Parts: sequence; structure tokens; C-alpha cells
Amino acid sequence: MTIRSFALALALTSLASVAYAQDGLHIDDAYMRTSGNMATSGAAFMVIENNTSADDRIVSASSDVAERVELHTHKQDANGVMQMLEVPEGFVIPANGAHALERGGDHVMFLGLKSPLAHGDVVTVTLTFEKAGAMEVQIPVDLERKPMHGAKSGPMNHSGHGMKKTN
Ligand SMILES: [Cu+2]
Repeated sequence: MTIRSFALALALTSLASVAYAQDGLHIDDAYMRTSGNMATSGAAFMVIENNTSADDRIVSASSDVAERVELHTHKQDANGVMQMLEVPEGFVIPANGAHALERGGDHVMFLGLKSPLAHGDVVTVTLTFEKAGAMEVQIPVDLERKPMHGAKSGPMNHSGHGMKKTN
């Protein structure tokens, strides 16, 4: 790695950790995942903070990188299998609170990726809120991120759950 590319990597790293704010809304720790080079879909996760005294709601998302971008959640069916489904009404971001989009839970879904995404790519996504309006965020592709300790996990991912602390 040359000095110059190292500096670029540093710049990208600090860009990725920037928190976006608009009308009292903050987006923290946003990242996007796909299931690899051939993936035609991906999902983005983040924490949306609402520092106002009124509830807001994320109602849609869009991006040039995919044919369709939807708000999804996971639900367990009668057989205990996790399934994804679209949530057309979106997710409430409570007043003076936060809503986490996380693995195994609510997420922003990208369907029909127009080109493969690689680790380190940065995707521009427009999030639209009922009150705060449209907000453009830069979301880094992070294929190495492990699910956070305590994140919801479905039957597909039982390994190690509750067996040890990572810190
Ligand atoms: Cu999904």
C-alpha cells in the first residue's frame, strides 16, 4: 500500500464514520452488506436517532445502485424460520429516541443490484422521512462486519449464541 492509498483509505474511513444530521435526525454506524461478488441483492443497517420531541418515520429509501430499494423486516414463521417481508409503512423513529436497523431485524433492502459491490465501496442512498424529508447518506460496503453482540439472531445463526462474551 502506498502512502497515497493509505491516506485515501484513512480519508474513506473517516468519511464512513461521519454521522449525518438533518432536522434533528442522525444516522450512525451505517453499513451495507451483500452475500458476495455475485450477489444481486444487499441490505443496509444503521442506527437512526431522533433528537426532536416528535416521532418521525422512515417511509422509503432509494439508490441508483439497485432496481428497487425497500424497507424490510424479518419475521419468524410458524416453523421458526426467519422470513423477510416488506414494510410499506416504514419504521417509526421515536421522539428523543432511536431505531436500529440491524441484522435479523429491520433493514433497507436493495433488490436487483446493477453492478457487483465490493468491500469498501461507498453507496449513495436517499432516505425519506415523513417529517424530516429526504436525506442523502453515504453508506460503506462492509463485508467483514460481524453481527453485534446481542443482535437478534434466527435459527440460521445459532452458533456461539450466548456462549461467550466477546469483550
Ligand atoms: Cu430484506
